[in-house]
Amino acid sequence: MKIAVLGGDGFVGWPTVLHLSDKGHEVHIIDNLSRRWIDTELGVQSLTPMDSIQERCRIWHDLTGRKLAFHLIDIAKEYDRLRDWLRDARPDAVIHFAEQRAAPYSMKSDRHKNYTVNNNVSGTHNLLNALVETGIDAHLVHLGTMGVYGYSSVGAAIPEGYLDVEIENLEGEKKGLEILYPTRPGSIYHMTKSLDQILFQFYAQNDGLRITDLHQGIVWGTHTDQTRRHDQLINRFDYDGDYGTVLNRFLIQAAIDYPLTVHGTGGQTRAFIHLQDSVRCIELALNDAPEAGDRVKIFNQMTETHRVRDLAEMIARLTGAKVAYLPNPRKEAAENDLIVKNDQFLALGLNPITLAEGLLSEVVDVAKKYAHRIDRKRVPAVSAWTRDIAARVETDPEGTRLKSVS
Ligand code: NAD
Ligand code: USQ
Repeated sequence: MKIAVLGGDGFVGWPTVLHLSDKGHEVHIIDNLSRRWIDTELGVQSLTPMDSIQERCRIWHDLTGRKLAFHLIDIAKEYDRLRDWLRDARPDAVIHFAEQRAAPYSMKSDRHKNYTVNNNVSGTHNLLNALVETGIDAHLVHLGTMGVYGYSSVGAAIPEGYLDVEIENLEGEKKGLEILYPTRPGSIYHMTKSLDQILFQFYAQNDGLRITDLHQGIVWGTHTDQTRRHDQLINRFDYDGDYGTVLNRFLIQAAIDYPLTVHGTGGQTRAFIHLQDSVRCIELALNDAPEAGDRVKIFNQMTETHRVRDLAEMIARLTGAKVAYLPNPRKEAAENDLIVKNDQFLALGLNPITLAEGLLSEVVDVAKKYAHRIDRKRVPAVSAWTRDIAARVETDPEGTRLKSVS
């Protein structure tokens, strides 16, 4: 297949590009490199030393003989260039990772809220619009999030995207209806993914676009089979308070002897998936495309759920790290249960990698190797969800923990 990977320079995008290229697909990366600029804005860098995208592509070619093409396009701002590229290249599939994906970054200020909404919603809409305009019938696979469902504890399993409900008509008869599972996003970022869902529903119904939306949990790990092959193919690894995600953060914190930063009681339960499984799932979804006229196909792309404090305590036992229970900078349920259906990927043959499989120590080893690149002051998460919360939390002078000042 000829595949366009939008956001192919990112944490999940790059290993996906390599995985698909390794399988013999012709892969084109489209990225505006905004994520690298955001590192500069925040004054942080990936834990791992990343080469330029052009250099990464050159190394892969030298190693495997397979070509990767890179196209510098901002999909949110350069509609005409995106449309013309699609018209000329005519890919069979488009994988859409190209969004601002950090909840804390999206909540930092009014400017960050605007940027996240404008970038994510315009980018997704531009892509859908261009697919219709060019008429190329490519299968669109979008990376969405488990967070669109919210974290209310109703004690029922979260279905894969749709919910069967009954409503009473005017004659008092009960009628069945299938609806998108009601969204309850917990950040501006998660809200943009909820808006994406409506855009997909409209374009599938109105224009017959073939769309798969992957509601993915928190991705952990750093290497895949392909990134392990050469030092310069190494993946991005975010550890900072805005972009680092919880399990990867705990692992690097353990590696540098930094107390594990649990927000609140740590009673938040979240869904997780290893990076290697994430790229496998994307390949499985690519090969299971809906037909024109079908509803949007939604998969829950996760393999296990864990409570944040259980993860911290497990890593503390494994590594001897201390655990710090901190005031939560986010507005979120202190405790929640989470039961998630993921039957579709299991039926397609996914054999999940679990936390128990020794890959936790691989991340700790990578973190130890590059520990000299970590700025400890960038570890705390300081982006507060509301003004009230911002007034109650601040970082201490060493930047090693949040404390309550009220
Ligand atoms: P990332 O920030 O590392 O990568 C996103 C890439 O998209 C970056 O290379 C960035 O430069 C590019 N990009 C952003 N806006 C763009 C635009 N307007 N035009 C062109 N390129 C643009 O993020 P990631 O962790 O690789 O996540 C990829 C996707 O997967 C995101 O959509 C995210 O919401 C979703 N996701 C990620 C996780 C996770 O734990 N990392 C979990 C669930 C879902
Ligand atoms: N948390 C801590 N300590 C930390 C960091 C986070 O306790 O140091 C807590 C948070 O308060 C939250 C939970 O851990 O309750 C998860 O936070 P996270 O930053 O790991 O994940 P989240 O903000 O939800 O976002 C990440 C990705 C996003 C993706 C989402 C999948 O950045 O792109 O969509 O995971 S999901 O969570 O399933 O919606």
